[in-house]
This record gives sequence, structure tokens and C-alpha cells, in this order.
Amino acid sequence: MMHTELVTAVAERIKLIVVLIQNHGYASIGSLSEMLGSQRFGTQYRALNEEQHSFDEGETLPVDLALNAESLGVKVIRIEPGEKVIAELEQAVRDAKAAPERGGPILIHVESDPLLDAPSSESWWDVPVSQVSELDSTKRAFQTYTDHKSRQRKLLG
Ligand SMILES: Cc1ncc(C[n+]2csc(CCOP(=O)(O)OP(=O)(O)O)c2C)c(N)n1
Repeated sequence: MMHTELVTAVAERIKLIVVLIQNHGYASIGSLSEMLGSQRFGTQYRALNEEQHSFDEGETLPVDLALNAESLGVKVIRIEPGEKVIAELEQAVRDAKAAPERGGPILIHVESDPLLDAPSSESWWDVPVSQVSELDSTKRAFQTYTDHKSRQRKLLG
């Protein structure tokens, strides 16, 4: 979804409810990168650490997507991290659903972290790993990949 679609919903007063999980990075791709022996390289929004020439240890960027949405005219409900996140999210969804029909879009902004994973899908994704690498983690990942690949069953043909 593009931010401009929110502006259209503001213009047309469409009650579009958006839940945005702000995890300051790429959680899915980071997890995949780690699984493939690539240490989540470049998957967190961090300031450049000039000494190490790396983005991994830098400060979290001050990007505020809730403020961005408000600047477009969207109503925002913010949910901060803590024990009550699920209860607060459920309440926010109830409140958003109960809002007036022609009241425009509502964005529920949930503060999160890229290292919080979704539950396992209990499936295997055939993503090839480099056969040649200087990294031990990639060599191990290639062995795991080869093992999984040998147990893959063909559904067609
Ligand atoms: C055009 C396109 N469709 C599908 C994918 C596959 N894909 C990779 S990560 C992902 C989920 C991204 O979720 P998002 O909330 O943007 O980020 P995250 O929760 O991983 O931080 C998907 C569907 C892709 N990379 N590109």
C-alpha cells in the first residue's frame, strides 16, 4: 500500500483501517538472511556506524510513520511496547470499527522490533544458498539447504 492511497481515503472520507507494525527494519527478510547464513545484513533501519562502516550497531533512525500518517490527515492510534500490547491492539481495532462510517482512514501504529518473529509457518522455503563462501555461517547454511533439498518431494510430475 502507498501513502498516497491514504490521502485518497482522506479526500473521500473512506473509513479504511490500517494496522502498521513499525519494526524499524525488515523482519521477514532479516530472518531469512539469518537462516541462510548472512547475519541479517542491512535489514535494520540504523544510522551508519562510520568506524565499522556498518549499519548494524548504529542508532535506530528517528523515522516516525505515525506522524507521517497524521501529516496526511489520517487519524492515528499509537500502541507502545509492553505487556498489554495485544489487549490494546484489540481495543484499538474495536474503536476503529466503531468510528463513524464517513470519518476517513484510521491507522493503528504498533511499535515493535525486527527481531520479534511471527510464529513459525512450519514449512520450508526453497531459497538457494551460495555453494562457495568464506563465511562459516554460509557454509553451514549450504549444508542445511542441501539436506532439506534432498528431502523435497515433487508435487507435480
Ligand atoms: C513484490 C514482492 N512481493 C512479495 C515479496 C515477498 N515478501 C518478502 S518480505 C514480505 C513481507 C514484508 O512484510 P513487511 O510488513 O513489509 O515487513 P516485515 O514485517 O518483514 O518487517 C513479503 C511478502 C516481495 N519481496 N516482493
